Formats: sequence, C-alpha cells, structure tokens
Amino acid sequence: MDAPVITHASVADGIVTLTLTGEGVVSIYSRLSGVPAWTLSATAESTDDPIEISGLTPGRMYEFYAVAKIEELGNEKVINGEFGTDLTGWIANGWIWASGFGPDLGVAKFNYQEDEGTIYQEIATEAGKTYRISRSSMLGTPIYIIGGQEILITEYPFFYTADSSMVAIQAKADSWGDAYIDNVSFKEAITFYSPPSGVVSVFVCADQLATDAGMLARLEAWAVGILSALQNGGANLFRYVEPWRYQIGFGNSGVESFERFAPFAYVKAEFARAEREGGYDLNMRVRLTVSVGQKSPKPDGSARIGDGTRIGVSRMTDLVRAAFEGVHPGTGFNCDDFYFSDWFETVAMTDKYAAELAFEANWMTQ
Ligand SMILES: [Ca+2]
Repeated sequence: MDAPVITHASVADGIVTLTLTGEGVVSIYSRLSGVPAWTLSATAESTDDPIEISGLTPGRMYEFYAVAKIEELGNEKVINGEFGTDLTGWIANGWIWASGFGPDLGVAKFNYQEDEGTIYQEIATEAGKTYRISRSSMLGTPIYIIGGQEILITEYPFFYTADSSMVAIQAKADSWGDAYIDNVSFKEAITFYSPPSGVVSVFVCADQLATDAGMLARLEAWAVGILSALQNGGANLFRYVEPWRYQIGFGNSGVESFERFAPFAYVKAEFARAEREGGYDLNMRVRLTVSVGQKSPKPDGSARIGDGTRIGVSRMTDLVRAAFEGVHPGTGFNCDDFYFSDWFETVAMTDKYAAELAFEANWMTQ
C-alpha cells in the first residue's frame, strides 16, 4: 500500500492541522525539531477530515509524519458458524439446533433441561498470529477461547493472539436461562503498514504573538509556518526557518554562520511605501522579505543552481515564490493578498549563495 501524503499543514492557536491523502487508519507521529525520538500524536480512522494535533509547545518547531494501517481478514476458520440447518462441525453437549431465532434463521440453542452445557469447535491456529472473533449478539452465552489458557471473551469483535497451534472456541451455558449463539466467526487479522509519509515541519506560533507582539512579528511567524512546511522531493526544503534575528553576520572574515544554518530561510516583515492621498488618507503597504541561502561543499556554484544532491537557491526561489504568491495570511491581518514584488542576490560566492524575495500587500488602515 502507498504511503499517506501530508498535503497541507497549518497552525492556529497552538494547534497544528494536517490534511492528508491515503487509505486506512492513520497515525501521526511528531517530534520537536532536532529531538531524535518520535511520539504518537494522533490516530484517525480515515484521512477524509483534517487531523488536529494539540498539546504542542508554542514557539517551537515540530516535525510530523504519517503512517497508515490496513487490516484485512483471512478466510473463515469456523465450520458452520451460521448454524444454517444443523450443528455440523460442532461438538455439542446439552446444546441443540433450533430455528426461528434472530435475523438469520438457525441457531445453536442451549437445551436448559440439562444442568449445564458446552458447544465447541477446534480451530487450527498459528502461535503469534492474531485472529478476529465475532458472533451475533446473543443473550446469556459466554464464549471462551481455550488454547494455552482459557480466555473469556467480553467484547466483540475480539482480537486474540494465538499461543498454540490449536484452540477451541466454546460457548458455555448454565442451567438458569435461555442461551443462543449464531454467526460465530474466527478469521486471521492481517495488518499492513504503509511506508511513512514525508516529514513536514511546522512552527507553532507562541501564544503571546496573538496579543503581545506587533503585527509584523505575527506576519513573520505566519510566514515561518509556511516556509517550514515547504518540501522538495519529500524532504524539507530548509534546515533553519526563523524570523530574521541577524543570525548571519557580515564581518571582517566574510559571511559568518552561513554554513551552520544553510539551507535556510529567514523572514522579515516591514511596512513600506506609505503615501498620503488627496484627503490625507494613509495608503500603506506591508513587505515580507524572505532570505534563502544554500551552501555547497566545494566551490562549484551548485549553491546557486543546485545539483543532484542539493537544491539550489534557484529552485528555492521558485518554491518560495509559489508559496506566497496571491496568499493571504488569514484572519486578524488587515491586508490584501501578498504578491511577489522583487528579487535580488545578497551573497554570491562559489560555495555560498543567498537571495532575497520580497512580497508586498496593501495594508488596510481604519
Ligand atoms: Ca444462523
């Protein structure tokens, strides 16, 4: 079976919402970026609805992937579990065949003239394999699996992992009342797991960003979330995605910290081009600048154009531009959609290359 695909990731109010395609029961695993161990975060019966993951620490980057599980059932191992016309296949003591009970005519019925009685059937099993046991809901009939030990089934369907090569499935009744069984089923439960999906990174905004930080800091946090989720060929596009905090310096020794962070994307939001119209109405724009950078191990220029093992700034530019072109940051931002407005290179060396992409949107002022 194919791996599920995480097609979209978003974050709001500390909750990450993942949209997936794929079949089966999906488990979402997460970890703090940089932490080795993965944790099961959510399980969903299907990928039809988006899956929400809460309990995340704000202000941190998380990674997510999905695995799907499908259960198929093997052949029916019970002979005459429907009790169509008789008790063929069963060994009965105090039980008789009867008609006229339940939606499927024909049942095994305890003949309560007896003190107590059992009806059972032996089934070949394989130790270590899991079987799914079901029956029609019938009153007053405890069913046991008798293998290496005797197990009373208390809920259906019941999943049983065999511990021997032969078990008996047995209904046992006391003399005090009516008891019936019907539609007894015993099938191997075969579980398939998909390969894992690609890993998606999401920056969970700090709660205080919603109230304490300014609009520009909130815009940067939004853009970080989008950039963190960008992938190319199933892998994260960037190693570091953060608001611009002057992580990379330009000192006497050249460009500092570049190798440590690349491939990176840094985001800066700022107000731009405020103009006054005739009525002194403020006409303002907001600019989002995304700085992307890549390194290459040898001075071959692949940081700029990429090669078989490395995504160059050229491809990063395509993906980042598509990610913000015509996109609105959502409720709470008084602006129009963002549009690409400018591009220029900022670092051009044989083993390092960086460029800035600028997007602008009209900012509403009331
Ligand atoms: Ca029946």
